[in-house]
Amino acid sequence: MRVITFGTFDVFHIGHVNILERAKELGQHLIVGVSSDDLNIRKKGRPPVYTQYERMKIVSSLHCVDEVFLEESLELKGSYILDHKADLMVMGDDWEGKFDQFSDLCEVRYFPRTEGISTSMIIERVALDFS
Ligand code: C2G
Repeated sequence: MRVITFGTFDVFHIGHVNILERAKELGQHLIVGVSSDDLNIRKKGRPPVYTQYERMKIVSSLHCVDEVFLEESLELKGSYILDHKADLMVMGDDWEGKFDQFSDLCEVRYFPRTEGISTSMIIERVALDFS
């Protein structure tokens, strides 16, 4: 079973590790699409704290991750699934229902997010603690 997941993985934290480990448990090969800096600027109006090269290197250094590629557009998800021959796509439940249209290409599953942590919470806390 080949599993694919997508994310920004900026200011890498325990919620990111948890979803990647859970995704890997469902298969033998875990492929991760790391969203590009340009995609973040287009969708969120700001670049991530870490560059796409740093974020890809951090994610690819994990034991549970077998392959990493750059996700340049949300609209290319179907091609990424086919190109990487994914059998299953896993996302956190903040994306619940958003990728159901790909269920004709591969199985789609959503996992509960790790509570109490997010990249924006860390950024806010660090900003407050050091202001
Ligand atoms: N996540 C989680 N628990 C958290 C924070 C994040 O399970 N506390 C999960 C998210 O649900 C997502 C993955 O970790 O599945 C990556 O999260 P983000 O880096 O916030 O990625 P995002 O910007 O949502 O992805 O195609 C999707 C895009 O790549 C955007």
